[in-house]
Amino acid sequence: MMSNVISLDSIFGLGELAPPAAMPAAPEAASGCSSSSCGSSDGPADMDPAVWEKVKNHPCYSEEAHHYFARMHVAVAPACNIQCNYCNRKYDCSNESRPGVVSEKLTPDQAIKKILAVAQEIPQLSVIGIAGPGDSLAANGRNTFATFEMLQKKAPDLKLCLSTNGLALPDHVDTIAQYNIDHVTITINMVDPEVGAQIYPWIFYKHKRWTGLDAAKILHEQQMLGLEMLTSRGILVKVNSVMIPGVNDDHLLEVNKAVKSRGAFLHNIMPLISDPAHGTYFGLNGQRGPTAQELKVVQDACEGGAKLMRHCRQCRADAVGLLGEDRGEEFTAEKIEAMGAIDYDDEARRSYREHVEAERAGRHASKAAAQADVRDSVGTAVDPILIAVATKGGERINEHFGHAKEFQIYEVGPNGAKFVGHRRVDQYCEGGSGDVDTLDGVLAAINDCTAVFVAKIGGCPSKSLADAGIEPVDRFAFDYIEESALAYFKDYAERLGQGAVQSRAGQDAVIRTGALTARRA
Ligand code: CLF
Ligand code: SF4
Repeated sequence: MMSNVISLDSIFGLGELAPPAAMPAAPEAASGCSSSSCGSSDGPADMDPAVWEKVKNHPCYSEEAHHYFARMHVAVAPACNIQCNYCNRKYDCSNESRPGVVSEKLTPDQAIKKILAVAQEIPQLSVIGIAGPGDSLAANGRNTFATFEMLQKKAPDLKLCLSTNGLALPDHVDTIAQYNIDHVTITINMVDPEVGAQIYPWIFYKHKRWTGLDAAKILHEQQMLGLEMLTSRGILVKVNSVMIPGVNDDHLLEVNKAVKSRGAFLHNIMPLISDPAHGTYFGLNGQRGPTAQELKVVQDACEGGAKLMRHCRQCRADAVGLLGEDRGEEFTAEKIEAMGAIDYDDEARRSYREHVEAERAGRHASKAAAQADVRDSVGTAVDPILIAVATKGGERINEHFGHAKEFQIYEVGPNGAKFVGHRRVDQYCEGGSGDVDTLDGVLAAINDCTAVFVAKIGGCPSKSLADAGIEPVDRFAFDYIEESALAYFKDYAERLGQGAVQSRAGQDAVIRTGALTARRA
């Protein structure tokens, strides 16, 4: 058991943290902020405190929370009631997980034992989700609800979350409310059945298989009805949309408006992953996924509508850990089976949450102060830039360049710094030496970025980055990401004015589609 001195230091490998009271206070002028995380410890200014209470520790529903809190999926729902053209049924549901991976399927009893084991090991754990490997509500949602019913009694501090294609949703809204499942994701790729017919070859509904436009029309109606029923009960709904270039990319703005008008809390636009090796219809027929820039253009166009989620990692149906990591291999069915009885103990999670709460309260003030400084000194004439960040969590720059398995992407400009995405990469440095081919992949993944922030970096990769026009920056090692990005932007604007650096506008980057299966080094 951990004591009350548990801190982010031990979890994210940091040195001494300044207590929140020592954080700089926001100046009086620092009102208004474009950052999604601005606000008091009661939450962002534009959010109802009751809603903030529901999302503040949920790594998917709050971008800020995803730096601190972990989710766990239990793969108890193998059946599915529709076919998506981006899915191969041999693998997991691609609506909330990457195709090409297979999860260990569990019974509800096995799932509970696994959850209790993981909760003892990972104090950041705050949410248990059911996201397949099929649809959580197919087969009457039997395993899904059996798992949540037991979990509610055994570990009441863990939030419950489920993901569905929406076909069977209206039949289960009462049960969802009954089990206090506060967070539901519906994958909605279209609001026009003509578009839907290009994505869904068939559905199974009311004991019958439907195809073509009829199938897409039924699915659309069920999705809209389910969404309305959930939001009218105060259940927070996130809508996932898979962006399929040439099929629904131009249509997603309409989807965004339709789900916003029905009360969706978040809209998560995810890139299609269509590797032919996964054997999906789209993959085998040459349908490509979007580039990073194409995805960002659609996401930016939807700003101002339903609030966007940009930090989704397209997890596995048995993912465990912070969103950028997967510790599933530490908790295989075999390892869990070998454990004896596991007691419920929430002490470590409780003290971790208290620490994070205090840390975040101070953070809001220091971000606002840094932003006011940029606004006052730079003005609004300089275009925003992208910065890639190597991080292990805690909103800090605390990962070595060579150990990073992903880079978080921040857009920083006169209006503030905000998280806009992530790029998965292969780890450049394994066993103490770097791999040149891997470095090329990293450069391709972040080549639209002006700088990369790291805790440490060697001479060779530094030179390659600089040659590619990306500045390696280690002077902010272990500092907070957003404040560092704003300080860098202030300096960049000055150098830009002097002609010492050039803008990287117009560069594009590759979205890597491989599966992330191992824990970060
Ligand atoms: Fe899981 Fe989904 Fe709940 Fe999160 S994931 S059921 S809402 S707890 Fe999160 Fe993973 Fe993206 Fe899903 S990063 S795939 S959005
Ligand atoms: Fe596959 Fe999920 Fe679509 Fe079912 S809902 S076909 S499991 S992607």
